[in-house]
Amino acid sequence: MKLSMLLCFAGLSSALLSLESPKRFVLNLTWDTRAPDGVERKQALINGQFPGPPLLMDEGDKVEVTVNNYLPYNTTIHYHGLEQQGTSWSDGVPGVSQRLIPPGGKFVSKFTVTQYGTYWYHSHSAGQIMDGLYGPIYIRPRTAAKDMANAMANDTLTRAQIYQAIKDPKLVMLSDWFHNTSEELREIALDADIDTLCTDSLLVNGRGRVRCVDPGYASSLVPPALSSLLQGKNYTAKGNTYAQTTYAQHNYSAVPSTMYNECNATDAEEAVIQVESWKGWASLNFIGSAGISVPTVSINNHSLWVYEVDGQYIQPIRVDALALGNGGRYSALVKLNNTAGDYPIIVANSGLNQKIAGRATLSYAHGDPTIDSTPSINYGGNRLTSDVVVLDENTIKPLIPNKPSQHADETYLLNIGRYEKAWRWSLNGDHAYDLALEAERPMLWDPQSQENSSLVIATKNNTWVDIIFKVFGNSTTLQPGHPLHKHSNPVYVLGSGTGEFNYTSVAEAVNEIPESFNLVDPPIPSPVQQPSKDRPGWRSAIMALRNPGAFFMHCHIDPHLTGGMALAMLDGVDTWPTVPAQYGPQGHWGKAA
Ligand SMILES: *[C@@H]1O[C@H](CO)[C@@H](O)[C@H](O)[C@H]1NC(C)=O
Ligand SMILES: *[C@@H]1O[C@H](CO)[C@@H](O)[C@H](O)[C@H]1NC(C)=O
Ligand SMILES: *[C@@H]1O[C@H](CO)[C@@H](O)[C@H](O)[C@H]1NC(C)=O
Ligand SMILES: *[C@@H]1O[C@H](CO)[C@@H](O)[C@H](O)[C@H]1NC(C)=O
Ligand SMILES: *[C@@H]1O[C@H](CO)[C@@H](O)[C@H](O)[C@H]1NC(C)=O
Ligand SMILES: *[C@@H]1O[C@H](CO)[C@@H](O)[C@H](O)[C@H]1NC(C)=O
Ligand SMILES: *[C@@H]1O[C@H](CO)[C@@H](O)[C@H](O)[C@H]1NC(C)=O
Ligand SMILES: *[C@@H]1O[C@H](CO)[C@@H](O)[C@H](O)[C@H]1NC(C)=O
Ligand SMILES: *[C@@H]1O[C@H](CO)[C@@H](O)[C@H](O)[C@H]1NC(C)=O
Ligand SMILES: *[C@@H]1O[C@H](CO)[C@@H](O)[C@H](O)[C@H]1NC(C)=O
Ligand SMILES: *[C@@H]1O[C@H](CO)[C@@H](O)[C@H](O)[C@H]1NC(C)=O
Ligand SMILES: *[C@@H]1O[C@H](CO)[C@@H](O)[C@H](O)[C@H]1NC(C)=O
Ligand SMILES: [Cu+2]
Repeated sequence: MKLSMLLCFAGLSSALLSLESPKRFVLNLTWDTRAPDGVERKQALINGQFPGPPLLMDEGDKVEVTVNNYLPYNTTIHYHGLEQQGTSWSDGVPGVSQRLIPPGGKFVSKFTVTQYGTYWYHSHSAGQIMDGLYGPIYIRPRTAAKDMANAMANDTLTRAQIYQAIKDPKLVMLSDWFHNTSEELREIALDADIDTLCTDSLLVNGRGRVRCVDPGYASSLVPPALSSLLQGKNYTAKGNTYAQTTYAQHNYSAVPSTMYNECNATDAEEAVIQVESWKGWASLNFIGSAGISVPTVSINNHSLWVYEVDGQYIQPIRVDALALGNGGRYSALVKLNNTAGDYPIIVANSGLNQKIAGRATLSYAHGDPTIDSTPSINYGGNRLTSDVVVLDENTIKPLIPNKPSQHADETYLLNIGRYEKAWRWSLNGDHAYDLALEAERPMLWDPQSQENSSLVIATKNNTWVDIIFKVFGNSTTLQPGHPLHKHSNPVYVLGSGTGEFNYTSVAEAVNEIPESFNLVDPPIPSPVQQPSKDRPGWRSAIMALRNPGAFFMHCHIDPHLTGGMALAMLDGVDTWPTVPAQYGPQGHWGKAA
């Protein structure tokens, strides 16, 4: 009797759970003057803040986000890394899954969070990320935090401390910051025919300062083996270099001197991340919201136990520093066993494009702020001593191995690289995805009409699709590594190599060069980082098609996205979802608020 009553209540409560009203968030987008690094400019704010407020959720939550667009321009908001299981219309890509939200307009995204971990939301229109239109998302895990605590330690106290740290993390957004708006930067890039490679400062949680360097010092940070890539051009006072692809004729007189040559240092207030010794551990969840920079981050006198990569728990790896690609997330546990005090967090761009760094502070409560500590990396993001361990992404192993299909139903070979201009990019060799397509009718409404477009990859549901990214080019076509981000359906990285990919399929390559592949427990990074060397290179991935809908795949370097490095993805076009009327051609969200 008692047992059946209990069961009955259990059934009732789970039924109630599914009827529960959604967790609601409101994002008011505005355009106002602020000075995150001490220099005033107009920028995007979310609920009056920069970065926007954290959206905190629990695994399994139903969520509703209302976006009120009080910006003077069109926009959309995308939830980076969230699967949007059965809700493709809430993914936020203009021209693909929804219409642009006009100034004064509104849009409501509704979805269920099926995942856990660290994500972020950001504009998916033009280069608006570079104007500050983003904020963090954290989804508290239901059961996985316990598994991670158990993997990290054997004693109950440490396990409890790690569990608490994971449940209540410090969200740390690492960005680059520009004194020109994204529209101005694009205008400069097109006029000068350059790839935008220079920023004004690096920010931690929306704060930083302008730092100026001696060009000789900046040059000294380049390893001799790479110095030829600078093409004999020196760094400027901004730590920038004029070294660009020689593929195009650049017109540097169209670049304002404020962008490259002039540097006025500021002493704006920097971010402080507060921790308490008695908690034993803290989780620092780094979110890569930079537009072009790839910051290497390190904390003086503290190791980082990396345990989450892009929303997936991994076998923890202890490092001293890690480089965070655009759009990526790395969460690390930090042991709070040092003398209570203030420890610098150093954030330094790791590319050759620019020598620039930012700082924040890890501050122990009731500590001595004048304490001495030792950095692991220099201003160029390079390790200072040979015993400093920098995270090697090839060592990442999922905590729970997830074996992908051992054969693919279809294969796409994509040549990725520049297309005619220094600033124009292609994900399939000969077509750039034009920005104007954002204003087109969403493909979600009418996928059949788009299936054969050269800017679309259409796949069948319940299949596995191999994608081989081939970075073409040579020493004259200098380019950074491209972080390719696929929305929704997961992409496992199977292998990579340098040189030409001389095969027609992964199966064929696995036969010839098995050592270049891992088909057993590959990671599922999002984005997938592409080789950054200036010679041909390749990376192969397999995509599991299980959530039909209109999605997107693109480079997460903002000027590369606006430069056309994107493809629309009609995932599972054979089992297309029925679009709710509110999200279809007749749907109308009305005015903001
Ligand atoms: C958003 O703006 C509306 C209209 O001004 C206001 O009523 C609401 O409180 C704002 N919400 C937030 C979270 O700021
Ligand atoms: C916990 O104990 C097991 C068995 O002795 C050992 O293999 C493992 O390395 C320990 N884990 C940690 C994090 O110390
Ligand atoms: C970029 O900013 C600088 C400094 O504020 C300004 O002089 C320049 O006109 C801006 N560029 C464009 C294209 O507006
Ligand atoms: C770069 O500039 C610095 C300082 O002006 C100078 O000492 C150095 O020799 C220059 N390096 C090159 C490669 O021109
Ligand atoms: C280079 O840019 C300058 C400034 O925008 C412009 O006046 C000039 O015509 C451009 N030169 C060429 C060759 O396009
Ligand atoms: C630096 O300051 C000088 C003097 O105030 C000013 O003329 C120049 O435009 C400033 N440059 C930048 C990049 O802000
Ligand atoms: C803190 O703990 C780590 C891991 O156990 C250890 O390697 C390190 O030496 C400790 N640091 C201090 C200052 O005790
Ligand atoms: C930081 O580490 C260095 C080198 O290991 C050590 O000499 C120094 O005392 C440490 N600082 C603190 C505050 O523990
Ligand atoms: C906003 O998008 C619409 C199409 O949806 C387009 O007609 C309009 O020009 C855009 N407005 C701005 C300011 O870009
Ligand atoms: C798509 O495929 C997945 C399995 O890969 C399946 O679970 C799902 O039900 C399919 N969706 C539709 C709409 O058929
Ligand atoms: C390098 O690549 C460019 C662009 O594909 C091509 O035009 C050029 O001939 C290549 N140069 C060499 C030395 O192979
Ligand atoms: C691919 O083929 C080219 C030309 O035959 C050869 O030079 C290159 O080494 C091959 N690449 C690999 C990875 O085998
Ligand atoms: Cu790119």
